[in-house]
Amino acid sequence: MKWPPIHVARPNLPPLAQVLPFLEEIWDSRMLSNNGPLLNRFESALAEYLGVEHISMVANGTLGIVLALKQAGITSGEVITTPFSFVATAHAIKLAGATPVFADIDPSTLNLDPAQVEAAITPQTRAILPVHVFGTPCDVEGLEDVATRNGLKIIYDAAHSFGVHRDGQSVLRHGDMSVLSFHATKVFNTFEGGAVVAPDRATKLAIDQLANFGIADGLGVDDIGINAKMHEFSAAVGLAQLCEIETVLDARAVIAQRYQDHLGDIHGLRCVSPTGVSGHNHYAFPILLGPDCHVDRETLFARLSAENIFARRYFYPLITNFAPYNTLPSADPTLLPVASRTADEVLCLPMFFDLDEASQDRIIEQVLIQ
Ligand code: T4K
Repeated sequence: MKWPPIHVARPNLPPLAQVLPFLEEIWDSRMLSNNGPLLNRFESALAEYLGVEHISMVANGTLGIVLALKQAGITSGEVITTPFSFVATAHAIKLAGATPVFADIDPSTLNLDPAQVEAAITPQTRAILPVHVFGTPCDVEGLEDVATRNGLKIIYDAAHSFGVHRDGQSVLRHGDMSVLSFHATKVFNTFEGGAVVAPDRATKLAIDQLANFGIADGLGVDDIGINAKMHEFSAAVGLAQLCEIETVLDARAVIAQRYQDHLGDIHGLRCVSPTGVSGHNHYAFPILLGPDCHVDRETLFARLSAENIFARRYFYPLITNFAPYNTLPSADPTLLPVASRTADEVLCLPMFFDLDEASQDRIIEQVLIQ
């Protein structure tokens, strides 16, 4: 007998009853988009929840990164980034008009290694675009030291970092800007959506303007903007999701701890997600299956698939393997040994807030088979 499928992610949905009052407001006001009342409420509520002052809602994380780069003036030159990410990270750099330069990652965090970033700097380098992969904070001090000494901007791709804290404050408070994704598969979703966290009000307003075709004061157009507006339906979902988020985060922590308890002591297998750490969101549960492990990544991936369990090899292939990037000098795999090894060993196990114990046991059982 085939069990029902278990996917790597399953979107959180707030109870319909919690969304309906917001939808009624939309139906009453007929404001569907363009800086509507729910969007404004969602922005204020989210800024407070996340512990940041200035935030701009956008249609998705990819456009958010493009706008942040554009606002920071990074529309040419080189931007140093990680090959171990979703392809949107590099695409956003290209769409903004700059060229990605890839640097290797740190084996412990799987995030950009500041020393490798420094080694990749050239006279054309304008910025660093690190990713807090799987919600684990980057070495922000190390990266910011490199940026300061070399006069570079830092825009963080914080697509995975909803609610993540470091040293008692939001990780989103680092760098020149940070960009969140609220895609369906994320810890917090608005179906599609994202946000740019800005250091001051002027930057926030500039992002809002760029997200609305560059229109200033409802009349003039100062810059070439785009349509990256979040509509009222997404804001309604976001407001309702916010009522549930603590439950969701707590449930994810329990699931992560349970994986850790069962898989944490297996020879050659490393659980990457920190457990028992306050301020982490348990975005995913990545494991690394090293050469000494009883099972290799491809065998386990196939074994799980045969059982209707759809784990994911995030992030394999590396971005540097994809056609738009694989001819860049920095895409040479010999320059990226840690990222290359990680991409071959990584498997993200299903992780979502209502993953029940019986389903989790089925997954763990497959991993343990010798
Ligand atoms: N930077 C980073 C580091 C990112 O990871 C991402 C997005 C971005 C930037 C860009 O942010 P956005 O522009 O997306 O806001 C998914 C997502 O589409 C993407 O948002 C995400 N990263 C990436 C890591 O994963 P896929 O192609 O792997 O997703 P998909 O459709 O295969 O979904 C995964 C599983 O989730 C499926 O097996 C089924 C389940 N699922 C998915 C959806 C969409 C559901 O059960 N319901 C759903 O509605 O890219």
